[in-house]
Amino acid sequence: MSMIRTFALALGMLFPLSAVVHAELPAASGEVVLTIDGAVTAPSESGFTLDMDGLKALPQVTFSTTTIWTEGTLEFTGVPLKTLVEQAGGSGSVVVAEALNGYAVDIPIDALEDNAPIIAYLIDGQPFSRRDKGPLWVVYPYDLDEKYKSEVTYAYSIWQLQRLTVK
Ligand SMILES: Nc1nc2c(c(=O)[nH]1)N[C@H]1C(S)=C(S)[C@@H](COP(=O)(O)O)O[C@H]1N2
Ligand SMILES: [Mo]
Repeated sequence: MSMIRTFALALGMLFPLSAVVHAELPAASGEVVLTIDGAVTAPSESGFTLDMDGLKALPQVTFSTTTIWTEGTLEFTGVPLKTLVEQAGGSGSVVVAEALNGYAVDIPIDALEDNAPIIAYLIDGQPFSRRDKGPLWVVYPYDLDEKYKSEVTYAYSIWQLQRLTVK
């Protein structure tokens, strides 16, 4: 074994990079609600799964808005899709978002903003059921800007989300 290799190994033991960088992506131990795969690197290249606790451990964003599918103003809390792609070490041009019913849509990575969309897991502070478009819903702060009131944004607003594939 070369000196350089020995040194690299020793360094790897001193600074277990994966443990540091991916600490925010805990493996699912409860019911899996979201699978992330495709061109991702963290915590493994084969993708990973998240349960609700895993999602809640990630940075969260909350906003209030109406939607064309619901009544009144609701408060949505979730993890920004952009954050999730970054945490997963995703590299590519699109995220294919897939729902429980098979509906799928390509969301361009370029179009992801820091705070929109979010993968909402709480509405008015409560988890919501499949019947109510849960447990995960990709939502935008539609009331914040006219640009979110577009057919394209509506098409990205996939409810009953179950899988994200970076391509
Ligand atoms: N899970 C899921 N989300 C979905 C869809 C769907 O079929 N299933 N349709 C999408 C599309 S193409 C649009 S334009 C909006 C609006 O759907 P609606 O016409 O049923 O209100 O929801 C989006 N989110
Ligand atoms: Mo649509």
